[in-house]
Amino acid sequence: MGYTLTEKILREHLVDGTYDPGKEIGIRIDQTLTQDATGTMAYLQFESMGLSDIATELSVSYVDHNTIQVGFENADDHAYLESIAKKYGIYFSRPGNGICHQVHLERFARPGKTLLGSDSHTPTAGGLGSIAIGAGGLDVAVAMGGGAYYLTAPHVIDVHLTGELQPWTTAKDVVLKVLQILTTKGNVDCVCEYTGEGIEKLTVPERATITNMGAETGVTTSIFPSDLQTKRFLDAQGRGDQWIPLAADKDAAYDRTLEIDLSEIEPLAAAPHSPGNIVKVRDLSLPVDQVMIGSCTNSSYVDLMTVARVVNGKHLPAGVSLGIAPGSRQVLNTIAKNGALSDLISFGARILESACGFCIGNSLSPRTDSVSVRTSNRNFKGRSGTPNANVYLTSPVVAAVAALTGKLMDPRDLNAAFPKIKMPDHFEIDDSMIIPPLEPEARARIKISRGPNIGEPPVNGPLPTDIKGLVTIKVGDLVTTDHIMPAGSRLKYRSNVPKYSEFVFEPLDKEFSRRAAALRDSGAHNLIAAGSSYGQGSSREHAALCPMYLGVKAVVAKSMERIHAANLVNFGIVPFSFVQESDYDALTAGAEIRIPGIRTALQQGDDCVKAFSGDREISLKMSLSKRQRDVLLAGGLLPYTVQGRKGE
Ligand code: MIC
Ligand code: SF4
Repeated sequence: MGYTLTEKILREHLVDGTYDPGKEIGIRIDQTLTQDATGTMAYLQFESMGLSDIATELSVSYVDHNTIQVGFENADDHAYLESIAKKYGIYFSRPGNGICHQVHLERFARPGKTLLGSDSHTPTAGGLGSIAIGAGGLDVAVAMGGGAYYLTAPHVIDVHLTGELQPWTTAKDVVLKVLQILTTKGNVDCVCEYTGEGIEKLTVPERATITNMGAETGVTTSIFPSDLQTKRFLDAQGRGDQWIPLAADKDAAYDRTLEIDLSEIEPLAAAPHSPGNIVKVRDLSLPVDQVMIGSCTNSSYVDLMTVARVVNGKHLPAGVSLGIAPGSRQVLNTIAKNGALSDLISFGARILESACGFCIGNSLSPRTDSVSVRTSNRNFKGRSGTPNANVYLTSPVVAAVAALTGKLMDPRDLNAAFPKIKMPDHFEIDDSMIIPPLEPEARARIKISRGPNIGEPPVNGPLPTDIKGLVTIKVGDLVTTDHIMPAGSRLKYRSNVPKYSEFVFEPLDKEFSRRAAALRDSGAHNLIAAGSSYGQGSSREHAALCPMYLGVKAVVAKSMERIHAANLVNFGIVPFSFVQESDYDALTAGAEIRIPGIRTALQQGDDCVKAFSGDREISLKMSLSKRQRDVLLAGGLLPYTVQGRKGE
């Protein structure tokens, strides 16, 4: 039996374990990327490992999330990151150069390589045949130091595309279709591999839109083969020599197959408040207050050119605002030079810098009760910065038509000609905003810049013998990392854990942090009870690190998302699931809870433990590898790595 493309690349990089879907394996990481909001902590952790150099083929540090710079905090972070990059031989993509995923696709991603990024949309690079995985910053720090990255050998889903996209439908609608089929739940430890003759006409930026937003299904990553489209893109980026052909074997066996006929796809939208809440745009007819175009999903050259063509020569209707954030300086400069930027400005667009900006709710929050149409990938309640805004996620053409007409409507009903834009044969190449690694002698002279916003990463002590404390909070289903650790206006505290910890669960329970800190200071432990798909969304390890700082020792959930569960282990918090889901009802907020003998259970390799709350006995399950048990016993990945406990 032949191999899937996923299995081929993973097997080539295997350094620990045997390849068996569902079992933990360790792989070698060729490339890493970080962004500033997760990067400062990743590099602080890298520093505390005491290594003198990175061990990857290539590591890039991007600044794209916190570029607002209200106050000194963001600028302090940027200075720290730039000095770290210079010290350790890392490429530094300066603020203004673009969103990490877009720039990495343009300038660095390579077919057949493994890429680990401290951002959940790292799978964007799967659009050109890389196994690109999002993880917590600490995992990325370990990989930068040459350590293996551990993941569950995935089940591979064949997403078989036939036919051809029709006018006014785009790659965004393809991934929205995938989300409609797979939903945002139940796809942990799977990979989506795209095959079929339908992929042949999809360009790399279109493929990257699909693999990018595949993250919302919860899969480990998504990947396209490396074919002539990949070559075309690499040639256009002046990197044709990095092309290699790569595909699954003809007789590869997949776990399951999704058949999608591209010619049948219609313009779709993710309605409030989940990327999995898919509706046909034709079924909506809504007045729109705000349109935001950009983000790592949809801000490529073709995306923005299409928007410019749709709105060219017209004016933004009263009552609607339009913001555009080009994905990279390459895209921005190209549309500046060819005049499309001027068309957008004449229409009435507010041009934002090439950064995440609005996507993470740190600028251009919409007004109360408004409808905001966005081309980004997440519309969790409140993520835009406005708790009661209604955010619809669509393709750039649907968004452009919404800006033009003030209505969320099917663009085919405009009865206009679809502006088909071709991907250029040569992109504008200018890497002058990327600082390459310094020579070793120059590195030795670099002094790390540490402004007052740069704190030490807190390190956990070993796991206690018993967990004894309270269910400090009980939450429902689909709690996202945006609920656990809000971004937006709180984002600037990412490098300052004590301060950022004041906002844990802020959108759900403003008093949580104070209660949890008081319990920690009394010597007892905090426990979080949760419903299904706990920790959906981002890779932000602060959603584990800050609870750890507040003395959380365990999370008991009906089910948990992959990156978040790994982050909990990395910070010494035990992730449990209920043996019987109905026991969720038996756990009450504020109740006492005891999990006696948790250390012994982990040491013995037990899969189940008993918890006691009031007069109830509750069975809890642990799905952990031997390595993860050791990490938990040590108090987290940092103490485990520093103590060199591997293999004990
Ligand atoms: C996001 O889209 O939520 C983010 C901000 O990019 C996060 C990373 C972070 O929280 O810094 C992600 O997706 O991993
Ligand atoms: Fe940035 Fe938004 Fe992409 Fe996250 S999803 S990396 S915030 S553009």
